[in-house]
Amino acid sequence: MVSSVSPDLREQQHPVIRRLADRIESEWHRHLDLSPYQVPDELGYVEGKLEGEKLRIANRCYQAPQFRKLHLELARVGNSLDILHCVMFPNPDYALPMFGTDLVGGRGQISAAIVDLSPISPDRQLPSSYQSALQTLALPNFSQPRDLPTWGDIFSEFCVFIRPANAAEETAFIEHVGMMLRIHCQQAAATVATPEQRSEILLGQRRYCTQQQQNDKTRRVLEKAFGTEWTDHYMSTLLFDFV
Ligand code: BLA
Repeated sequence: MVSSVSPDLREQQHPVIRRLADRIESEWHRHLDLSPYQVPDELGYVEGKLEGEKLRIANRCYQAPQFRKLHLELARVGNSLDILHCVMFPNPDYALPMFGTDLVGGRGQISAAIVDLSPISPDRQLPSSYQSALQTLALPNFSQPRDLPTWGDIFSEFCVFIRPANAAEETAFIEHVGMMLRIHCQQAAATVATPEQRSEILLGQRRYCTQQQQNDKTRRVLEKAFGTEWTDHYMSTLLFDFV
């Protein structure tokens, strides 16, 4: 396993993943007051190969007043599997939902495209301002919806989980993510801190992360290249950490 300067993984990835990565970063830059977030040295760029193909991971993180961590990860397994993973972790002084998106594809086809704004409040409802804003979004007619796994009970009714059937659906998905992200950034900017809710917010974030850590498909890819111990460390410190 090595950890070094990141070569430009993004250039080599599936064009849909590249486009979504660029879109996410441009929405962040446009709407949020970003500052650097120090990714632990050994986790910025990592390569692993235990059995089979080489896995490369490049992480980019920022923070903003309303977000303790904005995480964008790009990963590539050999030449066959490309992954985009993004989670926005709210600062626990702000009662904000968790934004997450994951794109998994290879050999020209994206097999999984998911995006959600997931509630973390005790009543498991999104704030009403979010609900009204999200209801104004027209949901494109995706022809191949996918079923959520059981740990996916953290997701909201606005979750989109599909296999995009063609280029038009790929573009529609990217647009939809962009619009959800814009709503989230605008809502977050208008939210005032409620430090008295901090412990309740932390409980909700903890539940979200604990459920996500149960995604065996993510775990299996990482374990094959890096082993169990490294995977546990990575999933609990960078992918889905909580305090
Ligand atoms: C599915 N995630 C997957 C799949 C793989 C990964 C290989 C299966 C693809 C398929 O079924 O077509 C792998 N995802 C990864 C890896 C990383 C990653 C290795 O992010 C990171 C290094 N996953 C998330 C986030 C969400 C998410 C933020 O990281 C949602 C907001 C969801 N991924 C998610 C879901 C599935 C998935 C729901 C389908 C799981 C299933 O069908 O069991």
